[in-house]
Amino acid sequence: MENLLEKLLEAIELGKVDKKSPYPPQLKDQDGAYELAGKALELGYKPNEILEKALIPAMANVGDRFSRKEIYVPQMLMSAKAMGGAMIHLKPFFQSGETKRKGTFIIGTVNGDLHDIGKNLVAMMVEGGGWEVIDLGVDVGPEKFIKAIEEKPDAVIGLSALLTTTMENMKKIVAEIKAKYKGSKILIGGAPVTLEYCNKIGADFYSPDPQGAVNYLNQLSR
Ligand code: B1M
Repeated sequence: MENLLEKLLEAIELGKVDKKSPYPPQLKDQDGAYELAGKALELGYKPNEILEKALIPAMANVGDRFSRKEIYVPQMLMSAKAMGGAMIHLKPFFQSGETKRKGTFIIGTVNGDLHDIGKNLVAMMVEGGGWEVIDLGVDVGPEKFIKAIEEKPDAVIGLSALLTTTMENMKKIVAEIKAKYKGSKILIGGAPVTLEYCNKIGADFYSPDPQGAVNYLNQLSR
């Protein structure tokens, strides 16, 4: 049975989106991430287990292979697409939270950065945790965050960054939000982000993963 998760991991790593996808040629006519994730759920795997044992390690392998120059951007993109195929099945589980909302969470990937898989996961899990989520998307600068806060002044704000270069943009966004909304709470995360960096730029909380973000928000809403 673990074999199924291994197959799913491989499908994502190789960028096999679904059965009809012609890419990669060696997996022609075989199940892709979409079918394999559906089967894993049917067999009783928990959505979190699928995420942690197949989807996330697959993307980590993709990153390592990219660093070693074994693959290039188009292959990374196919893997991201395959991950999206698997997420079609998992999304409803992460989003089925309570209907009464605990508060509003505004999230975006910071300007210059187009990575959205991790941000989307955080958004889904926070929504599943009972919060209203306003997802501003990717490449979001301070103005767009502030405009969204104007409409929801009590919202908690989440910033995601995946690049060491764009991570620096978090500093400006935090400063501009704090200058206008002193009491605002800002949570930051993303692969290169650390607690030390969070403290340095004056953000309120750092979480390495979506569950930490949910726990932080829930503790604020108490
Ligand atoms: Co890019 N990329 N990428 N990429 N990419 C990385 C990030 C990289 C580490 C790969 C590598 O070199 N090993 C590297 C960054 C190096 C660095 O700065 N340190 C890199 C690079 C260099 C680039 C380009 C510059 C490549 C190029 O063009 N030459 C380019 C930049 C484009 C841009 O943004 N301006 C680029 C492009 C892309 C694609 C478009 C092809 C694609 C993104 C597709 C998409 O997102 N829709 C892509 C991908 C897929 C990756 C890797 C392989 C996977 C990222 C991912 O989705 N991971 C990545 C390598 C890696 O991460 N190992 C890489 C899975 C995801 C679940 O994890 O996003 O970390 P992650 O989110 C986690 C946590 O970080 C946390 O929770 C999530 C779940 O655990 N988290 C938060 C995230 N946000 C949070 C917010 C929170 C709390 C927790 O609170 C608010």
